[in-house]
Amino acid sequence: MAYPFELPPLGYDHDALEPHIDARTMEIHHGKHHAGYTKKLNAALEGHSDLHGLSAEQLLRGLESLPDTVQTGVRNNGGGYANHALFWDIMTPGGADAPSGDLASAIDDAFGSLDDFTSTLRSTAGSQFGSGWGWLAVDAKGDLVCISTANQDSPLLHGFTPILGVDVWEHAYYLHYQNRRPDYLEAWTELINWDRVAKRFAKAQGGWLDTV
Ligand code: MN3
Repeated sequence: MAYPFELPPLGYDHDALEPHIDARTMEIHHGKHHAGYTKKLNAALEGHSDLHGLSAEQLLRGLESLPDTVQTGVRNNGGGYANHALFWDIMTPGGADAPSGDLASAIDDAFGSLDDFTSTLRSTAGSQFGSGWGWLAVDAKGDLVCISTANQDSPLLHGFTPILGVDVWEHAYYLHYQNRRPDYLEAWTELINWDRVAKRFAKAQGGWLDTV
């Protein structure tokens, strides 16, 4: 993908993730919030034809080399565009399989077990102050790390390659869970599509995901 960026399809119906995520939340989140980031990313890049061949990943990894006038727009809206594209892709209707193969081994090496990873993700994402994201990402050495970022900041800005992300902005859960972010996170981890995360992990070993 490159300019003009388009809203990626969900790949499933709005109600497919119920009861964990309600249909109305999905309609607004995908159709309004993600669509808004996509539109604003294009607006930020309009008039910068030298940047129109770059993917969102390339823009975010190279943010500091972009013109000053587009950096904030790319950071916020390019981040919002890429983060949500990953978010829809790594959820699946009907619950998740456990990871297998190299990803399962890497999770055991980094966190001790899948359960330990899940509780680390819940606490990391749960304690992000205000709006942001919790991530499973690959660092420069190829190791897995669990981190959080504020606002729409992508791990790509900091040299990490995200392979799983959970949105903890209130717009992701407030209609159904109100202030109960821990309840949302507990339900959310049951939606993880581990096959997709494993594919992203394999790609990230090359240091370059380039899917958005
Ligand atoms: Mn969101």
